[in-house]
Amino acid sequence: MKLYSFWRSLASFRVRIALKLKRRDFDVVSTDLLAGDQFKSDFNLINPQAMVPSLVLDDGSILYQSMALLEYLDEVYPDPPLMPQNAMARARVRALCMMAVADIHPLVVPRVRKYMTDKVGLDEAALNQWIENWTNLGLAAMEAHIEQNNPDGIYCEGDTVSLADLCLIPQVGAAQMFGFDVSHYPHLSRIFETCMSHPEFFDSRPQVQPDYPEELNGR
Ligand SMILES: N[C@@H](CCC(=O)N[C@@H](CS)C(=O)NCC(=O)O)C(=O)O
Repeated sequence: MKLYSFWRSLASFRVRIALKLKRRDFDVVSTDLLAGDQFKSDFNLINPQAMVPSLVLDDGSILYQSMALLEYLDEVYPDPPLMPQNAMARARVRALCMMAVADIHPLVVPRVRKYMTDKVGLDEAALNQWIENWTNLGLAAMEAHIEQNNPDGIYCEGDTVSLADLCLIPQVGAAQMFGFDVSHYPHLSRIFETCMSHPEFFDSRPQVQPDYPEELNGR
């Protein structure tokens, strides 16, 4: 399999974790979103939305949209399962996934940031406030969800890793990279530490990707 990915891409981070948890071999094809690789004409076949991730299967089929990839991998490679058995628990997992994937992440992606600076006229400080606002609003809701539904669990839902953790961890990692204080989210901070103690999560983080910029090493 080939994963079109970018070191900083949170959606790619989710899929890297899933591929590792499912023990799949995959090659990373780096797509430099800052250099505009996603807008090259031949990339249209890989992802018509000009985004990463895309997953190219061994038979050449191409899949995109990170949630579709996560669910595909979980269905085709059921061990270890990343969705609970119980319908209520599955609904809770999906709610957490959507908070990250649909309600935080799309507001902070490069195309939106570019629009906010180039078309709306935000300066760097205002852009950071924009990112911090939507990130905090979403993380606070995820923290509240866990406090209400699963305050004593090890992971987002109970004591087993689920797709909710795969969606949460990149978002918390990004908040830290942006320099936001996540310590006021005790559940999220604890789940982040726990997940990062697993190699499948730790080795999927942006800082160890082959295309991570050398000049950022040590930061
Ligand atoms: N909903 C999509 C979002 C994908 C997405 O926005 N990816 C970002 C990187 S994390 C991207 O490729 N952005 C390109 C751009 O904004 O120009 C998914 O989950 O796969």
